[in-house]
Amino acid sequence: MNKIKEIVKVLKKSKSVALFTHISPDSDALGSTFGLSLALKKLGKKVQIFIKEEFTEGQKILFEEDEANRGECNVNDFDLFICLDASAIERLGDYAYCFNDENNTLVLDHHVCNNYIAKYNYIESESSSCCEIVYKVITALKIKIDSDIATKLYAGLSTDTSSFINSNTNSNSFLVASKLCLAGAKIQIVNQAIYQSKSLKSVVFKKHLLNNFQIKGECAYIGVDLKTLQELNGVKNDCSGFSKMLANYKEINYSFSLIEQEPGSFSLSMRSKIGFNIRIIAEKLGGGGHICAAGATIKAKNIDEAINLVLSTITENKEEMKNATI
Ligand SMILES: [Mn+2]
Repeated sequence: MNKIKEIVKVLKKSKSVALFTHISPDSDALGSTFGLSLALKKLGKKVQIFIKEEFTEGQKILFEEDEANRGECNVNDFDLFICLDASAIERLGDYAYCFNDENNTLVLDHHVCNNYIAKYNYIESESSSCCEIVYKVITALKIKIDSDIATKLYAGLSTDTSSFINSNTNSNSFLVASKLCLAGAKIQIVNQAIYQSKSLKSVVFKKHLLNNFQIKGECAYIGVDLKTLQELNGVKNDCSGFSKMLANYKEINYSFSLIEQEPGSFSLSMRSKIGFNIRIIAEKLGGGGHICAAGATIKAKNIDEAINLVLSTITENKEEMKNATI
């Protein structure tokens, strides 16, 4: 791994920068990407963000969607390619081709499972969000953090700590949050955009989730097939949010949601309380993430087969999962 000094050098040397983040971007992915973009522009760099997916209603309040390019990235137009909050090359989706050996590439991330895909890598797994790392980088570059940058970085910090309750929350999360507030972060706008911007239309899907979730011992779970998802206008984020909510009940130690995104392809989102390392389960299923929040993409014939695959992986690895140190 590189030192922050080396990262600063690489950033200072660059003239035109392409920024990328993981597929299905959450507000930490967007916050770190947009925050760094604003900061680099202050240094006079040419910056372009590449994101293919549409932002959620809440994200559209905080991040300028029209500034993100959805098209191809012409690699000859840039001298530095930065990837934020993504732990593996597959997480870059259609833009993975930009991260080859020939290009000048840099990764800023906080996933412990990051597999160092770039020429320069700065990974800080003790950071609760990628936005904290970007804060550190911007500070090291001696760029003044204005209200706009502060708001974007705060959005990521708030998202990845679930408003300072996840097990990854630590003194640095509060310290950076405080510095961002002092720099003018609009925390009420962030809170409304992230936690209070759901449309009432989503209630139909939520009712379905509430009526159909299952409990097996200390585990709660929900599976949604493609047909149901389309009929109820459901979205993936509501399902992963539901998995998070299930882990809030005192009888439940870990939870998961499975959602069929394409025929035979299921998106798994897992959550747990402290003391239960569900990243181990996600990794066994080809995914990754954090100790208490992880995910994977699973191939199965139908939703029942996908659910059984997750449940049996949990059963087979229960001891290892419970030996989590945090
Ligand atoms: Mn993150």
